[in-house]
Amino acid sequence: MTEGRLLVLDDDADVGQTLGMIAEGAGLEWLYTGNAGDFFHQLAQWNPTHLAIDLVMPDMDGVQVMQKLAEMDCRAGVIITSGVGSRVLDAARRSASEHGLNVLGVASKPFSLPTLRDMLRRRGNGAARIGHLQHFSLDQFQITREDLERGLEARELVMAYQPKLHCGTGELSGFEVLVRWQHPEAGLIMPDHFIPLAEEVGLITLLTQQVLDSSLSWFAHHCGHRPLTLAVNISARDLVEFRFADQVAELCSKWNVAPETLTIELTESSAMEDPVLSLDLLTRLRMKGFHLSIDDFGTGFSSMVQLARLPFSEVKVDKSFVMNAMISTEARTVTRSIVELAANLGLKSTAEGVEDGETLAFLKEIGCDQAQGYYISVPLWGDEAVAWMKNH
Ligand code: G
Ligand code: G
Ligand code: MN
Repeated sequence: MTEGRLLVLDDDADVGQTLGMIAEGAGLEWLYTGNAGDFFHQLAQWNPTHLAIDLVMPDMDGVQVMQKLAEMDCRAGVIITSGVGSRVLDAARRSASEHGLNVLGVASKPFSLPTLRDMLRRRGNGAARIGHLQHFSLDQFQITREDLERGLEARELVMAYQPKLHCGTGELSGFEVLVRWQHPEAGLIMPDHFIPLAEEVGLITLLTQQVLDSSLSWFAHHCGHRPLTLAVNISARDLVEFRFADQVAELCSKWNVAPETLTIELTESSAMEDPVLSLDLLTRLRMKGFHLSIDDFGTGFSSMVQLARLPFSEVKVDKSFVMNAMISTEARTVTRSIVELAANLGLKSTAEGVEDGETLAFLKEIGCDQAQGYYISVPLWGDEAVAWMKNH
């Protein structure tokens, strides 16, 4: 049975032939082209589902071909092939992904048969990246301070909860709360569009209080009787409030949630904003029993310094590494190293951006503690999260 159509672009016909045979073995039809002109012609005529593109060619190189594919908004699965070193291949992969192409993987010559077969099967795997919570395009809509103030007053923030699993057992370990704003005119607004404004105009303290109050209430009602954790994101500006640690402690006691169940996530770049202040305030949070997690680890400026210096208890491996662990040797190596680094420092590790089962298995194998991502679940509304827990 035919599973798809592979269009090969390679200036070496023998290599094209080899790829074709592998594709045939995987149940795909295939067609070989030796230059970019023929390639684009067949692309339009034959409507392939898979593309194998050689990086280094005489007329138009693979990077240019992929740029053009991106401009055409091509949805076919792309496999990048080449004899160049793996770091160059990896950079080409990243460039293609950042251009929005659906990259299935990279293959260095000589090809490994199982690896290629795997990639050819992968196409349906471009899993739902967006999740089912709809995003709103804010192009036409300008949020103002007044608006945000009114929204907070009217309690328009809504919480989504994303499940986290223990890698070792596959059991539920807890939830991360991710805030959204249900705006009366603009619809559902994602945090990237209003958190920076809240920070800028001095409303973040109020916002964080509402997120904590609302999520602790939900957690107390639905998870209080189980050994689960709740993770909340805070902003560096929250730490400017001297009483922050006390306020969090008060909210925990209001909802009867033990401080040890709450993990406070702070991105490493925020932790650096005012290093001395953060050191004091983060230390106070730890002294009260809260867990502290360094979020998006690996993306900041001086990750190692902050990790050694500040009293974190958990590291969250940034999703840019985790998401690509199955298609990039480099991403896999960075993920493993961060998990090992965390373990060596006596910290827990959570991988975010787990989008397939292979990645989850890999994380278990390297001893990562927890996993979070679309493969497990997208962020869910409170009632959906309760239903999810029943079924898990
Ligand atoms: O699902 P997602 O688009 O929700 O989240 C986007 C970003 O917004 C993430 O980096 C996340 O850390 C941040 N974020 C989500 N909820 C909160 C929150 O309650 N407070 C802060 N400060 N950041 C949040
Ligand atoms: O706080 P932080 O920056 O870690 O927020 C997590 C962000 O990642 C949120 O925007 C959330 O919706 C998103 N997210 C969660 N799981 C996945 C995943 O598997 N893939 C991708 N691409 N994003 C994810
Ligand atoms: Mn987070």
